[in-house]
Amino acid sequence: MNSYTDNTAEGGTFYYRVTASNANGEGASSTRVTPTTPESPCEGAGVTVLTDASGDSLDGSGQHDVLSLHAAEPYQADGSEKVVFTLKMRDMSGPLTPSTTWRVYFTGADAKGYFVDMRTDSLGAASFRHGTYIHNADNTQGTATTVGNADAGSKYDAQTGAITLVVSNSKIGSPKAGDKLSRIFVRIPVVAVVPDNANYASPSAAVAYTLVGNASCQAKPAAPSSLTAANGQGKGVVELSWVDRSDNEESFLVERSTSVEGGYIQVSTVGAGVTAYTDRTVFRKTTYYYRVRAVNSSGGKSGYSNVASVRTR
Ligand SMILES: [Ca+2]
Ligand SMILES: [Ca+2]
Repeated sequence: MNSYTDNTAEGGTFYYRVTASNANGEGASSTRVTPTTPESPCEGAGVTVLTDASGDSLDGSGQHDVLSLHAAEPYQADGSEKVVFTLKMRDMSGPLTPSTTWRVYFTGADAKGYFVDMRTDSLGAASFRHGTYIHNADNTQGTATTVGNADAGSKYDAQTGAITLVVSNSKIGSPKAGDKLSRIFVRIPVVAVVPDNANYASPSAAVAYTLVGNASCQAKPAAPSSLTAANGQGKGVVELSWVDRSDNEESFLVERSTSVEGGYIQVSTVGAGVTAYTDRTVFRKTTYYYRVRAVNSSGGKSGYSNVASVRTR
């Protein structure tokens, strides 16, 4: 063996090393490796939209030094559509600087300008807002109009330097899966300290984020269990039953084969919450193997149930 897939890693930083052992003990360790975790729009900070140099804020403040911007669409159980922007700053420790705006600007799928921000008042108290923005054609500062509050969950973390900005899609022109937010950029204007652009990540048509949509971020269903197969009433009838262990399935897929190892084909689809199926398409005096899996509305499939077999009469 010279490979292994670790399915238990769920985000965070992991270190791996490999040793060989036999009856006489364990060999020397391999060099330690750190895997690169693929970015997911459904989890954590999401995907990186832009990065910016460290140590380049005009006033030297870590609170005004953008490092990166991420976009994510963590699954919303109520079916609402939200985009979460995570703005990583170099250092958010200490009291927030007053009269400061940490603002993400972008063009929506409807070609209109929007923003979402964290801002502090003259006493340094934070609030989170969204609004519209008219871009100047020459990329100089345009006109921002505040519309209302950003969504619950918007916050900043002094420990990690992350500013989380949550905004419902309905507040940014209702973009759908596959739509693109473009010309994304960040500005941190600080009134009275630096008139504008304490840090500035340039607007660019190339900086964009394509939405995946809420449904495609939902978890895969849990696999059904305890599948049984038995002869039903009469001949050429197999009765299946299983235990529904998922709360987000759209349907169950029933598969059948005449070999336990493979060759399974889907023989039926039954609805959410259904835990039985009668197969009337079998030959007599034949051994069949069945397995069932759950599938959600975005096509995410569970693992398979156990395999159950029956010899027809
Ligand atoms: Ca920076
Ligand atoms: Ca269920």
